Amino acid sequence: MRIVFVADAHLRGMEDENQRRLVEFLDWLATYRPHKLIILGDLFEFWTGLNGVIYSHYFPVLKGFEHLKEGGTEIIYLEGNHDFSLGQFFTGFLGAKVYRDSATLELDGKRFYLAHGDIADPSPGYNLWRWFLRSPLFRFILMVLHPSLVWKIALRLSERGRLYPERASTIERRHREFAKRRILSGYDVVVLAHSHIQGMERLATPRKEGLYANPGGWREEFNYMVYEDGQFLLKKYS
Ligand SMILES: [Mn+2]
Repeated sequence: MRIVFVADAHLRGMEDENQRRLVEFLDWLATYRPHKLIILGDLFEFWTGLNGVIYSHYFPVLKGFEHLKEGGTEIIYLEGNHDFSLGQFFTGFLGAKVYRDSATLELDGKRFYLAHGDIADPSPGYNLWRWFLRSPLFRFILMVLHPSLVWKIALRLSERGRLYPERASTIERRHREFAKRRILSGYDVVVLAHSHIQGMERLATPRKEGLYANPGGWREEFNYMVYEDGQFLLKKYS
């Protein structure tokens, strides 16, 4: 069983090296032929399925997914805080499994917990914002605004929410605490993204040991991760 994990590419279009490299990567994956491609959220800088708009600057990426699917790779999408309400398109056209919050997978007799990571330690304010982005009110707002205006606003908001290094290490610390609790509750492996920090660590809890892994950010370093023969490999695409 060969699984590829990728997250936090924050794609904005083909003018960015970031997206050109990802499209190349997807082409290469079609020859590498993983059983599953697991996207751990924030692949796109902004995508909501609520208004049915598919931005044309993402077409090359979608072509790549389609190609992979035709080659027999199953696509699993854990929604992030920049890409959500994706089911209609990703399930409808790519047959992908889409999870809004988290997923539990049984692989090689081990229990995996997968999530983007923004829900690992949310504040009440963050929960409200997260709810709003999936609400009928937000859908209404999307319906009355031109998609190009929605795009501009989304980019403005994500500039404000940029991930600074100190914030990233706080997130990473919370991820490991969160992973310990999941391991204590019975999981063997916890995979989260969101901090853009690639890493892997064995975590011991009073009852059992488990593994925490993070594929890291594609945006900064073209990071990804492979799970094969019971092992995680931290990788950089070059
Ligand atoms: Mn994120």
